[in-house]
Amino acid sequence: MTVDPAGGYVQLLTPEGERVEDAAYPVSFTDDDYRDFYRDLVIVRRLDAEGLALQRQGELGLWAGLLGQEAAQVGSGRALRPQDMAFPSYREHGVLYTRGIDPIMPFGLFRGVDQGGWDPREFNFHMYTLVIGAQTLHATGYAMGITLDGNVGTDDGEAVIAYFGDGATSQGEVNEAFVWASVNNAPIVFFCQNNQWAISQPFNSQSRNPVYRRADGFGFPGVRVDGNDVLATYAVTKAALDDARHGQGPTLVEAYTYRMGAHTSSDDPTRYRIASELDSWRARDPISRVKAFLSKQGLADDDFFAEVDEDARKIALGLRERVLAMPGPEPVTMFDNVYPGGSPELDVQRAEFDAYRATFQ
Ligand SMILES: Cc1ncc(C[n+]2csc(CCOP(=O)(O)OP(=O)(O)O)c2C)c(N)n1
Ligand SMILES: [Mg+2]
Repeated sequence: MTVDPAGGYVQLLTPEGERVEDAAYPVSFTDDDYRDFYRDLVIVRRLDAEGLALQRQGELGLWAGLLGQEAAQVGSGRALRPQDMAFPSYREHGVLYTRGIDPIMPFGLFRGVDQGGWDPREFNFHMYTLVIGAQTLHATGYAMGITLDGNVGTDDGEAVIAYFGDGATSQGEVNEAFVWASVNNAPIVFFCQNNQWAISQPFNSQSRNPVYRRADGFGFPGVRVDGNDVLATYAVTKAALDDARHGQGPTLVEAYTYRMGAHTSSDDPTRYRIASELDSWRARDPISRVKAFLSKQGLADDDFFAEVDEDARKIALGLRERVLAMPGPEPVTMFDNVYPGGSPELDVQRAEFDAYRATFQ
């Protein structure tokens, strides 16, 4: 794999922080927009670092990090309108943040004190899905429901975005989702963060074609965007969502990016990838190019950057305190919520478990 994909991609901000135009994606941003993008990127990176630190200190069972993917997530997340529905996989903490959701929400899952459930309706943000690719079918069904409800075809139409990885494109469910979305013209954006690896499997072991070109075989458009460019990711995702809400059907967006950290806290990437690969992607860092742009344009000074860092630090420390204070559940509550109305088998198991625990008193 290379840092510059053959065939190119949509880019609006170069790694050196130069703003470039793309006639297919005419967007304009205010000075505040640029600064807000920067702020989100820094805060999301800081929260993610806190997640990994908490895991290393034994406070979380697992952490799935997003280092390097901040722009793909902040750009696409900010392109969502309030009425749109997002279906994440398991590392979309940045998208979650841009939806205005308290970043503590997924920590119960990673700390193992709840089952990772929340009300998707409350935030228009579905639950994290660890079964690779499964959420793409859920999202497609949801998008078909939007059409049946008559909520597409206007400026205020609803759209769906489904997040998944490069490895997930090999999964049957993802391909089935493409078929269903295509033939039903479902209002959905398939957003693939191609971070080049599926744990230790490089992308070239998944497909001979680039991700975005696979859309062609299913009969809908595919577009590749520089996933380390928050402006381009925003513009491309917004256009795809608007097409969906106007009744133009699905789009596959390939956000070409790189997972600079490990797959999860349980993984050691030094076992399968070479250090120089990481170095070449570090030069494409999604945050430093926005910082370079802000500096060169005179849109921000050292005080601004220091203030953003300080805000991020405070938010992360607040998160840490609240994670440490999360109450541990009564062990027997693991039997709750398995079935809506309970089940006789489960009642027997619960009684056995209660009796077993009672032997310790
Ligand atoms: C159905 C299924 N098969 C296998 C796994 C184990 N698994 C967890 S993450 C992963 C790799 C996913 O790679 P990718 O889709 O590229 O997503 P990334 O983590 O790189 O964002 C695998 C195989 C799983 N969770 N679910
Ligand atoms: Mg991947």
